[in-house]
Amino acid sequence: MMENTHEDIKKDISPDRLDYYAEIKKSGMAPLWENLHHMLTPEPKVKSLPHHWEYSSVRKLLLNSANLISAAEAERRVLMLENPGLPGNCSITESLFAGLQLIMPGEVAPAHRHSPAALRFIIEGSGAYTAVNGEKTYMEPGDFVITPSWCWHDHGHEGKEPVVWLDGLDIPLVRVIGSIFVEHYPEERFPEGPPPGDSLERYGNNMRPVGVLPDDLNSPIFSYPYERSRETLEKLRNSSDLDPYHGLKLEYIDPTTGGPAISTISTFLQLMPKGFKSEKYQSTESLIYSPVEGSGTVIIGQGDNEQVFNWKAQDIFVIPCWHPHRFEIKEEAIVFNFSDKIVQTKLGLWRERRGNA
Ligand code: GTQ
Repeated sequence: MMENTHEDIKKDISPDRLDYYAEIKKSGMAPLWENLHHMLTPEPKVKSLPHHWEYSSVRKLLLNSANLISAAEAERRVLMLENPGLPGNCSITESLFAGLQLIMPGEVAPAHRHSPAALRFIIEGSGAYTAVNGEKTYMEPGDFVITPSWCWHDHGHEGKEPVVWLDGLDIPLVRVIGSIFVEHYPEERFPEGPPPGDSLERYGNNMRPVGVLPDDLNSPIFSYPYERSRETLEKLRNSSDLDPYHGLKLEYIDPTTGGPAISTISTFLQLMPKGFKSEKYQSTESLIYSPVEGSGTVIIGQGDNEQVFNWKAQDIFVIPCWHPHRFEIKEEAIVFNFSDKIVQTKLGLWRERRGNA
């Protein structure tokens, strides 16, 4: 898409007007009437583009990084998934960051905390943990782990194979509103707190101690193990109709409020059976997908702009804001995805279009 800023003002503008624009520019002003129509478009236009990262090719590149830098030196050894429409922006969409993080056996990624929130979706390997405020969570492929805003966290690895996970953070969103903070813990690791699994044991059975009200906008559960989420999908598929647009799509929630697991990022696990063809759908949220099982095709955009990605488990792809898309499923698929839907919803800005409605 053409970048159009008021620096571009030129064509068919009388010399008088151009002189005037130059004069007002010195006073920090610009004419709205030259910009109005690209600022306020009938429908959303974003710079990010649909894109697909094949895990088999990015995996090799990611593993090579371990020969060049340690997790400790890097602080976080992450290859950012940068949207080709937003070069140099450290973002996968206008509002979200995504990256692939690698940790090798015996390594520690030192403790820090930041105002942006993070999610981890485990792609490969086992034996690594994330400790959030000192509570360790050992991670397995398909597990969804949260690191809410301003919680101390360090990562470590007690297993034998490389471990890779997808990081999703709301850095671009927090950056645009100016509220970025980070703090480094003076030690490598934050002191050990509750035993592994404590938060899930306390809050994972839909009970809350009487008199304890939610004191946080985030889930008190740090880890949503794949085994449990998958079991829920399996149960529901036998008793629910498939949504023609989403198949069977579940949202990860904070059990104490029913709200999203992370206050600023919506997170989902979705099942689409073999042969399922979804109907055309678009929404204002930008979506990042990480298939866990199965394979299929996503067709994004329409007409001359149509793009077709054939994806399989462990790949990543992004569907930017307001891009119509549909799925064709080859082998029964379970896909994780996350978006900025909750932020848009809270601000009264989220919209969707089902089919051509
Ligand atoms: O693991 O804390 O991908 O701070 C980017 C920034 C991961 C993390 C990222 C981070 C982290």
